[in-house]
Amino acid sequence: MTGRRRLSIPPHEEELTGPLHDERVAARLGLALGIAFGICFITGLVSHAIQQPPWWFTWPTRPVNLYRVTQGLHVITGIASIPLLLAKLATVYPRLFTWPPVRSAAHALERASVLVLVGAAFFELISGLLNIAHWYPWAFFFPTAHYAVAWIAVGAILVHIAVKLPVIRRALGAPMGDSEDTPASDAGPSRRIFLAAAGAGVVAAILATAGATVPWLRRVSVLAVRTGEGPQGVPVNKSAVAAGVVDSASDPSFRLEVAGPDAVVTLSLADLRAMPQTVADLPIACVEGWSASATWRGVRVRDLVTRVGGSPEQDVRFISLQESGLYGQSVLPALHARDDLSLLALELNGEELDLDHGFPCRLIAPSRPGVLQTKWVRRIEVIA
Ligand SMILES: Nc1nc2c(c(=O)[nH]1)N[C@H]1C(S)=C(S)[C@@H](COP(=O)(O)O)O[C@H]1N2
Ligand SMILES: [Mo]
Repeated sequence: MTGRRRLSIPPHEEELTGPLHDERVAARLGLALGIAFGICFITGLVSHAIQQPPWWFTWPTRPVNLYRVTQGLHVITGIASIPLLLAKLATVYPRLFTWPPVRSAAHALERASVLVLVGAAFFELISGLLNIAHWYPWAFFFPTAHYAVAWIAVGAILVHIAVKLPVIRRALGAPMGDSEDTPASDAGPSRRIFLAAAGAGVVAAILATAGATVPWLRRVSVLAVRTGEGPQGVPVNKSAVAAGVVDSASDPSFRLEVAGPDAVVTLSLADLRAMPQTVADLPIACVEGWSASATWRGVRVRDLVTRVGGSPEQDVRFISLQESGLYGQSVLPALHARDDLSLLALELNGEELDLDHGFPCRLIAPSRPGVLQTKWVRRIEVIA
């Protein structure tokens, strides 16, 4: 046949030849996708465990950029998976419509797993992207759904790999050259060109977004969200206006409550400023993947805990002036609470905290998700 190949609809398996539908291409794309998804899954589990820690889980305080790196990888590998998934589907999608639909039990299992896999993978990538864009066109709580479907996707990937193992081994073992089995008359891109194009798509997707976390990429990252300068050189996710705290946070009669086993003390901003101050260089690392280094100054959490009779073995809860929404509270595990670098910050980059960064005081601790760095703190409780 010369020129474009025409497929019958639905196509017969034998018609699916040529570089686009070559198993060598599909297997290499699958390998790249498997690695990207694997990193994305593990870093996602880590982020989930930090936010909803099971009893056996502890997350270290050093290096201070650890969460910044794991969550940056989570978002970058997720975004890199989008062009990879589309390229992989381009190589295999006609097979999803071949006739007869089911030929054996193994074939049925394979097809079902592929259906689940494609659905779950798209759900994860699209819901993740929309979350970064702060667009929630759904009724479910994003983290719960994104987390649950991740397990479905990984389960389906493992079934898929198990079923396809013989093909995968054969395909990855075969050289990629355009050999005699791809006639010159065959229209469409060659295997190498197709793979190179998919690779270019991945590089473009990474460059377009990674600047949110890698400072020197910032200028080329046209798709990166919230990389622009916020007040004091740090982006803002939730402003004081959006949180409804403008009046309470700027009220001169503001008092911080600190509650512990021995006492409940009430501290004015002047009282906090009169306590020993510590400077710490720590990043804000948002779950959405953006991050920024900053210099903070304020009172050690440890000193506040001691002041009310708390011990270094106790977790500490931070409660915001913000009454609406889900992020008005966080719990700082004891390991972090007793750390030298965990501060109730009063200053950011050499100035009094901007209202949008949590004035009069906010939590900042090493190696933590941004979502747990509570702003506009009004009460601190040493947890029994
Ligand atoms: N009270 C309160 N604190 C909050 C939030 C919030 O919505 N309310 N957002 C959190 C999130 S998601 C991030 S990433 C950081 C961002 O801090 P920044 O706005 O100072 O950069 O603040 C955290 N602290
Ligand atoms: Mo965040």
